[in-house]
Amino acid sequence: MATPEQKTVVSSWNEWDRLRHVIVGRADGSCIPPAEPALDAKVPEDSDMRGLHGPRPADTVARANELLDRFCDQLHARGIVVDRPTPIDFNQPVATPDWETGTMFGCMPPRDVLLTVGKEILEATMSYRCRWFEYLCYRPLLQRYYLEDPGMRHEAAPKPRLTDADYRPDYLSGDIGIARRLEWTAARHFVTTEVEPLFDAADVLRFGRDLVVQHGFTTNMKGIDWLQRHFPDHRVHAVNFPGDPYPIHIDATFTPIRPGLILNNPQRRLPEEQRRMFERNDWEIVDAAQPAHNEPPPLCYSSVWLSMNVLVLDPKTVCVEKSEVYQAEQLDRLGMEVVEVELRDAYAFGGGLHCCTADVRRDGEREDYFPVQ
Ligand code: DAV
Repeated sequence: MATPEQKTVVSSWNEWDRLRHVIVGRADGSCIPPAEPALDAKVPEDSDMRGLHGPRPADTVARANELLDRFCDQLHARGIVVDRPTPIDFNQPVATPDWETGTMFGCMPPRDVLLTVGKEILEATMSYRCRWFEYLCYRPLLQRYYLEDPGMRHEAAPKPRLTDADYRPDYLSGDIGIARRLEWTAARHFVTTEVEPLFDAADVLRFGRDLVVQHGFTTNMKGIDWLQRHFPDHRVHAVNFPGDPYPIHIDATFTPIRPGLILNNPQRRLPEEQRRMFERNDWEIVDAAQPAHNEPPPLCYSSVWLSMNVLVLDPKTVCVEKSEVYQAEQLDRLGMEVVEVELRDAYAFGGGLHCCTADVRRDGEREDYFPVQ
């Protein structure tokens, strides 16, 4: 006989209310994908990954999974329900009528794919071909939530075609140089064009009735417009962070900690005119502490700023990567209880503590944190 279990409730309106239920990714079968237009623009020019592709080394997968499993145990010990995705065989060619590519990517960062807004979980369009099918890893969970919670909305944004017309050809050369990249990103000349709506879920931050979305390599203005039309009761704000030569995902750049407090990457500051909404409503935007490392770990797409990719458990408690001592000190000074989590050896699989999680349920309702617009 089945044991009576608590049925899933989907509900999460922001990044900080008390976390009750979360998805944590897995490293199984992760691949370094072959070249494709979106990826070429993103892999840092001095990266040890340029030219490599195929399954990641088995010992690094085992190590990443060990750390992810331990993180799950830490969350579980705090009474948080933890679910895991079902990896598919990422090391196989995939195709649509418009393109084909040699492998998929993995399912370590659910944050990139799933956007939870209230009772809805929305599958993002994604903007890399190698990540087009990644939602399949989360379908077993989403189907279960849909059965268990009669109020849950399971939505998927229109799958993009991702033809070459979606990418600017001038980004295809590998050696653009950082100076030119900074000019281009300041001018909002990103790798993705405006042919069709594109967004990754990790470009979106949830602040109650406001959604703050980074316009960059992985999310275009049509994607942001689509989100506004899809969530008509929300106010959707496009933001930029000049200073980032590879603007991918907002969660190593702008990190809300609790109502009224945001950490901002000091190399990627929010422009003056975009700060006003926060300032008018008494939100403080503070420079994040320096990362503890000078370089990302081997075979990693992300920058050292995963230091600020923290997971807030409630407005007084935050998970910080164990080696990121400066970030931990800063959050402690700001009045947070810091929970240390070892994750650095999993960074290469798709990011830090915020990336490797996706909200299912947090306490609280949809509030208006920005009454003065
Ligand atoms: O700074 O490399 C990483 C974001 C991953 N979701 C960065 C951004």
